[in-house]
Amino acid sequence: MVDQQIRDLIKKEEERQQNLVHLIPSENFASDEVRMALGSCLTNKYAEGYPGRRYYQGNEFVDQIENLAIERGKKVLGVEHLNVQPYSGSPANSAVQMALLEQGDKICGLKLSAGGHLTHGHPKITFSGKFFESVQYDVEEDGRIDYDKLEELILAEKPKMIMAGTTAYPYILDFKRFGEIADKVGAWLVADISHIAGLVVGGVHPSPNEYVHIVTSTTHKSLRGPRGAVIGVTKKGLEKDPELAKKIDKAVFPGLQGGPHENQIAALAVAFGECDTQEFKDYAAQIVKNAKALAESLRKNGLKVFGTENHLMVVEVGFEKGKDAAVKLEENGIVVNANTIPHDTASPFRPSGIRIGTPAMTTRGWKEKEFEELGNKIAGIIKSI
Ligand code: DSN
Repeated sequence: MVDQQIRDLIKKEEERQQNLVHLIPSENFASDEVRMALGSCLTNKYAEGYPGRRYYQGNEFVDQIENLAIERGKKVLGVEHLNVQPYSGSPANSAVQMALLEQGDKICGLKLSAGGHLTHGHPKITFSGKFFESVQYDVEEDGRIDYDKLEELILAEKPKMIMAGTTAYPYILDFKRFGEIADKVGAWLVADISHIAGLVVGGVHPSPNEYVHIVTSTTHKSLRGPRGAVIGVTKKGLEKDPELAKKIDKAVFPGLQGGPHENQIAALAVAFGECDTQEFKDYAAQIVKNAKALAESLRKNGLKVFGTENHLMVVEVGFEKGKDAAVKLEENGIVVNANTIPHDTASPFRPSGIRIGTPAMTTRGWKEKEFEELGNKIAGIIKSI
């Protein structure tokens, strides 16, 4: 049966993706090879368990695929152990927390409004904020983390786990300093590199591996793979607890998840292969160059821009005008998302900024010149609201 209704809507979405300028920093365009694996017969198969230890028959080829994803991923991410089964970033972080924390333990992460993530202890309404006692750190007026203040907070609160990771932070993260601070109180340190994974793999953002125990990441942002996530265990993590890899695996399955999505895991194996090339390193470097060119162009046009040292920036557009700016930009073929600015007093539903990233259009081949011109266009539209 041909489902014309869905086909038509997919076609329209394909045209939307092709025709607009995409600047949401967490989105990207996966390769045809990645998408082929995602749409393959692997979606038909159950494979609860891990390679060589499945609860279902018929996993001869699935095991080989998952082992390839693990080996390729360990190589490009530089970790000792890798679980490739998390369905996405939120389940990955929840699995880490479930593996290492008891209900009521203290967790510390960056505030959502400062560029953190829901799963980093956002209070009251999330798993990490409901089941654990949450302490949150903030950024300064300039949008940067003050590591001395963070150290004071950690020494006073002594959390059992610290989440070092962001979704709207336009600066390099000082993982060395995070590590020194976490070690002072014996806390687990988790680097959530979801946004910057492609930059880390490409060598244009420092790797956290030497300083943290665990690395989590989604696989569909700057890494340019399928939607999904991984959990890596570092040498430092295994030194702290030789059982850490086993604990993580048990928390993913059977702790939180059932059957892994092997089509997603095959696509991830493809993406890790694509990352292990000079072409990908060049791509990662170009993402950062493009972000700098865009930020510079917006500044020349008089806008206040936070950043950038990575793939994204936050732009102040006026009190409560973030949503209006995002809508107006979309009407002009430019897709961004409304975002809070540091210490925003506006409501999160009507924040005062927008978040802009360069990974997707860099995949499309854009260079500094295109981003400079785009900056002029964006600034003109923002000024008109
Ligand atoms: N929703 C993702 C982002 O846009 O940054 C984070 O999970």
